[in-house]
Amino acid sequence: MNLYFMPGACSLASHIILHELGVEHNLIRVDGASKRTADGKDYLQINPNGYVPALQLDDGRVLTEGPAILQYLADSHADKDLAPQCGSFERAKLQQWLNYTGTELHKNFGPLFAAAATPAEKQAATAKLEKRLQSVERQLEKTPYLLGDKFSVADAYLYVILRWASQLSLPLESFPSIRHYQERLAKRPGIIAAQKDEGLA
Ligand SMILES: N[C@@H](CCC(=O)N[C@@H](CS)C(=O)NCC(=O)O)C(=O)O
Repeated sequence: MNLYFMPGACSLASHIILHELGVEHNLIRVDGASKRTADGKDYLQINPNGYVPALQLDDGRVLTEGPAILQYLADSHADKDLAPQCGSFERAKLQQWLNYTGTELHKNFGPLFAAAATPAEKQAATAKLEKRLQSVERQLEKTPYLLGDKFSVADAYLYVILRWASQLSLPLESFPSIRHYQERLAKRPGIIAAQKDEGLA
């Protein structure tokens, strides 16, 4: 199984889950500018959208879109209990959080990473993120993980996004439950191992 990644990008969530599940994998780095892979391929032949993550199975089939990869990995190792059963209300809650993280958090980081974004655009994105993080804070005041008592693939995705917040000095002081969650998750062996493999602190 190959995971195509860029260090610290949203692909880190899928990478964390591969470690959490103990699945053997090859980690293949993609150069964002040239779209070439570290093993000399044209990444656009693997994911024509050019972004990471992409998961390539041993039979060559490719799955893209982080939330789909996360759920595929969890469902392929259901004994590890990283996603509620398909069709259950709890599974819909997982999808609620994956979608919220993708559309309301992840995508609002765009202007903060974009060199071409104006200070006003960055300020607007920060304000939006602070607002959207309030729902996360409210959930984590009540439960240790997004879905309750158990770590799930949604937590891996949220962890990666919160890592960006720390990196970009987005203030999390007013979110004490998020900060405690972040500290707790950072101690998980799967998270430590994935970050180490990507050369991250
Ligand atoms: N819809 C995609 C978005 C993936 C995405 O935004 N990937 C970013 C890294 S976090 C990327 O590869 N950006 C480089 C590019 O678009 O060229 C998903 O959820 O997997």
